[in-house]
Amino acid sequence: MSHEEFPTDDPAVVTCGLPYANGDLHVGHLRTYVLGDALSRALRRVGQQTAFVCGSDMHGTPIAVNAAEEGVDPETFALEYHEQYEETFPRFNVEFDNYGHTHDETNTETTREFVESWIDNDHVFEKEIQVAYDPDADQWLPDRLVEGTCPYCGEHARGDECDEGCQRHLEPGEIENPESTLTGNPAEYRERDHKFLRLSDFQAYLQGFLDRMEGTDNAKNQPREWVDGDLQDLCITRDMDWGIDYPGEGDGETPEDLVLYVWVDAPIEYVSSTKQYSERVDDYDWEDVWKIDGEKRHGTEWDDDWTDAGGEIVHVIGRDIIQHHCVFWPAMLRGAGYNEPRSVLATGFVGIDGKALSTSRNRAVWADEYLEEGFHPDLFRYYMVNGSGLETDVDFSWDRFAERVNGELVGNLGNFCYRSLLFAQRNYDGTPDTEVSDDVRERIEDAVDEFGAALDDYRVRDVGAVAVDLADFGNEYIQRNEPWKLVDEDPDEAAQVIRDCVQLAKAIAVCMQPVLPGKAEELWEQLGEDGSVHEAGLDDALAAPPADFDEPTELFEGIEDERIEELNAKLQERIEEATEDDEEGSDADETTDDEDTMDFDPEPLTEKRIAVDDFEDLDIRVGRIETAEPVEGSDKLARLEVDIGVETRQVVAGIKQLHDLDELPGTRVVLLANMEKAELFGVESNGMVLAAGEEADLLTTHEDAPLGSKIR
Ligand code: B3M
Ligand code: ZN
Repeated sequence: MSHEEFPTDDPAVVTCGLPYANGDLHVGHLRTYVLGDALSRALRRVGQQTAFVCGSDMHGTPIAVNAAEEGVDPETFALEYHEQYEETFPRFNVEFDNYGHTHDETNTETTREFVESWIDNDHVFEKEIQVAYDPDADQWLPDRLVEGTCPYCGEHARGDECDEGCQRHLEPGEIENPESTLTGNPAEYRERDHKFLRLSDFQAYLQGFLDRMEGTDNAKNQPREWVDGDLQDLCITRDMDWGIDYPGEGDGETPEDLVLYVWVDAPIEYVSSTKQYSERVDDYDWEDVWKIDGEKRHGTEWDDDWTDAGGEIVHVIGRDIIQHHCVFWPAMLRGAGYNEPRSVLATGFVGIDGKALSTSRNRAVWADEYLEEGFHPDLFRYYMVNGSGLETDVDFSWDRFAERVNGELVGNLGNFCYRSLLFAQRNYDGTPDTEVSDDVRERIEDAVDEFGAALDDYRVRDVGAVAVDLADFGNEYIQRNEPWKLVDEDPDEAAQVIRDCVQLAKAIAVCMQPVLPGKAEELWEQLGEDGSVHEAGLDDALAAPPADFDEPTELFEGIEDERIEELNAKLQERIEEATEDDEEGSDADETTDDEDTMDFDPEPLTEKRIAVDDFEDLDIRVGRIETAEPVEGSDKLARLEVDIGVETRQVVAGIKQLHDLDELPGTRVVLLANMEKAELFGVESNGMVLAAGEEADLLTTHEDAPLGSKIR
């Protein structure tokens, strides 16, 4: 664990939240895995030794229930999905170094060791608690087998989590008005002895941990209230058959047939999966990552020297499991003498048409469905990584998918590489025999710096944008220099321009590899490179490309409007069916539903207050867009003329991909009129239109305040 920049001398491990082996994968699941994969590739790119590991989560009540419904044992049931996931991930170029599962021997063993270690360190105790019981079914109702009211927020809650309300983890016995999901009858609470991990032992530690932890703001801020308040102990056992047996002795009181709570063995799979990887390779030792270097650790207490205590542990998860990763998991690790996560990146959800994905209601775009449409996996990866920031919820839409593919990949990146390499090949058989110009060299150096800086802040989207921005620069460069004219007029200069462009294409291949690994390899081959782009490092962005290469082909294919219409129609039909089902209130299979809520997770409020005078300094006016057109050479920018009553302002706004420009004239907007002037792509911007969120939702007025009205 350290807070040095990447690469550090210690090995890293990147993990993704384990998918429950409980149903087909859809685009919502894939977001986390694509991000994790892109992040680990980017880490390797800067020279950070990295293992990317994951596994299937095989335990828990939904799997046991679904298996029983299908009349198979839970292991057979879960293994089938496990195998399916193992095959599906690589088809999206998500390549784990190890993909295990929570029920395998390694994880069973590692989990036992963890629990025994907590017992030895006196962090486990026994307590009599109230556990829900279904008298008709004559069985205990752990986790998802019980529903009721959340005691914290009053919303309907299921089992161990308040997934429709405050998102808290719920302990056994906490749900009010419990009902059995097996029979629908009211459940009884009966007394039962269970084992607990004493989280309160770790309170001070966890507070310090959260100060050190890196990652997304939601992961850093949300757990504060939990670790600053009374830390509830974690019940680690369940009355079930399916799971890993509780390894400690029953003491006569505690039943012997308890299994461990699914959230005990699930994160431990991160360690187990790393172990399995390190058993297969010579140059990676899982202990260097997960175990605390004995010399740096003083007894059971940490000293102040936090650096070099272990490797860099980076977790990529959905934002609904922040509490598990930022509170329970670090305590579990610490209680067993393990290293702590360096960072937790919690992603927003993926919705469809403004609603949550729902697997049981078929309101989803399935992983297989995407691939069967014949789209290259990298297109999806690009859309997921570069379509929005990590923390933002995204609404999956084929229109937006096509817009990004056609605009940024086909029109910009693909276009630049193709025209450059084609020109180079036809006129020089490959790379012109001269050096890269200083300007272009510097531009590439800047790109490499930005790659590293974005990676250090876990801005994976910005890492992905580096290549596209380079292509943007390249297109502008080639357009401005017109080598097709120079070939006759000034052949040396023409060779120089094309030499620069080939170098830019090579730098693009190097920088796009984390997000677009398949396409980067194609480009690498087109450049006539021998090895694989996956073996290249960032330094290769400036290494000379081969002197000869063959005629290139276009990297990306545009998506036609009709195609999108078809896909939309299919999806729309699906959503309508789903909505009808919703209206009929069909919730018969709710226990098997792993749907996520699509609550937007806003940024935390800024604590710093400003004076009224400061606000008055802002001259904000009501305006109306008169014209809107793309800024040439830029992917994102639009030039707007906005009538603000007193005059008409020209402003440049980064909304090109987010709005249909033809539809904007006539839209009333809110404009900051005394913003400093700026020049973007040679166009002066005199003011700023205000917009909300990642999708640049334009602010407007509720009624019809005259143009030029001041906002106060
Ligand atoms: N299997 C899936 C989820 O709650 C759960 C993740 C475990 S990560 C250790 O998103
Ligand atoms: Zn709640």
